Amino acid sequence: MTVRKTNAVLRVGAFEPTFADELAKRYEIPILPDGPQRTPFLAEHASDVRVVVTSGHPGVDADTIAALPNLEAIVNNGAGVDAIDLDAAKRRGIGVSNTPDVLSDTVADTAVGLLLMTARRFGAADRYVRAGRWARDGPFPYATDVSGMQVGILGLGRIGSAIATRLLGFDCAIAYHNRHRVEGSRYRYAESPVQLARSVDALVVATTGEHRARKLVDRAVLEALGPEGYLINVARGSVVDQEALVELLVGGGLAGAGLDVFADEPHVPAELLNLDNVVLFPHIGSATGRTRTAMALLAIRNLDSYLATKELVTPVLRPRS
Ligand code: 8YV
Repeated sequence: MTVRKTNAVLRVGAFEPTFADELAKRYEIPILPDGPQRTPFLAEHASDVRVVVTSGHPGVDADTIAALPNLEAIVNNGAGVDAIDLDAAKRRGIGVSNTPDVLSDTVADTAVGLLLMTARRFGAADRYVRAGRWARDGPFPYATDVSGMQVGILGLGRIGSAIATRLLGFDCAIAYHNRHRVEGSRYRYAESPVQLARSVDALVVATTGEHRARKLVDRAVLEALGPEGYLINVARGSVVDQEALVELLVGGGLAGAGLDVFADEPHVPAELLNLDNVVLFPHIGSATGRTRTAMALLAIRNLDSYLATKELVTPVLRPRS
């Protein structure tokens, strides 16, 4: 494989290892420096840059877009593009691509794993054995069945649908809320997040992290879920009012939570670390070798395609031609 050296592409932000490796096999590109080196770097290179490649946090904000006068496209390694200022990109006619579909099954597996671990208390049971409590204190307390549970899915998109399909195998009754009712869906539609939460045993958050989804799961939704209810989040921490969530979990206002995402990653509220009814993952929704490779290769296909044809393969925003 020949490595193409170009200043027309700029890497912005931290990359997960698979993407960094796959990209380095094909491209030698500059990295946007942080701190005091950024200004001199931009003075020298900004006008060369046509495409930015990024991978979620910390993303591409309006200032970065403004600093690159000839930017035409932003290629994101990841499905969620919430760390990219889409309004700023749209105003300039800059295209944005993501990596949909290839991660849906793996993220759905993570959601089901979190639901099982939380309701059946598998993590707590494992800790119980390791701490020698089985022999000392006797049998582990009963947990809650996932089989036959009423599950609400907030955001019945590609990932939400994959979660629902898996849960049908557990004989779960599935309901959902979306901005728009999904035509022809076999699942019960709830008119609002509160109505959905009120009618289910577990609420699984699978929305995008766009600005309009911010704190969609607010205190009222969490209270509607109630002391017998479980919250699972594989979307973005910003979608849930984390302060209210912590308060309700600490005070017994929710039965438990399984969280792969947090409001200020990698920081997790200290109160959650001591709760046995909470399962905490370090944002590993899509983190399998196969899926991370598929994501990286799809992001690179977008980059290759844009440089060759000015078309993105999986655009979220189409570039103005
Ligand atoms: C990754 C994700 O953690 O696709 C997303 O939106 O949140 C995750 O799959 C992220 O893209 C890092 O590469």
